[in-house]
Amino acid sequence: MSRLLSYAIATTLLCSAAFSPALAAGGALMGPAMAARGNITVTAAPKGVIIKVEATGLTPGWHGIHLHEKGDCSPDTFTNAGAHVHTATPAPHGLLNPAASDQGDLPNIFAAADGSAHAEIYSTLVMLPALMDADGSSVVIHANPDDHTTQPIGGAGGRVACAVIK
Ligand SMILES: [Cu+2]
Repeated sequence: MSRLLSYAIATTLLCSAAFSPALAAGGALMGPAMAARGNITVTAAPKGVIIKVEATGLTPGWHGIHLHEKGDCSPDTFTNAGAHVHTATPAPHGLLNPAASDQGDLPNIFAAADGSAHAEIYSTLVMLPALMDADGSSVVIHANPDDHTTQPIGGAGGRVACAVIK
């Protein structure tokens, strides 16, 4: 019994020694007039990032969501967030576009009838340190769904919510 117990303790110690907390970043999601719209958390994964979306106040239905190149959600039309995160210019957009090289591309999210959307999105197109470069980056939610093909943003329309990744 005591041997089993000490084995269990040793195993626990080994596991806790091997575990290192995931590096994460993110921030408050803001909507028009900088109203609180939830929260975004971007967690570093070994081969990409996991983006946790906890959004409120959206129009029910599908919405495009992208990683944008600057960590600036001003003004409240979020134009200072810039274009999508990319390493090549031009960066053809669209997860369904064979020519795409747009690291900011993500699958759509769906807002329920109460305007809330909860999702975890995994992307292997970008790593967290690249998002946290000198000018940062942001997560922007659009008014309409992204068709993953049309240039430059899949027909996703205006910017309705934004969170700085920091
Ligand atoms: Cu966008």
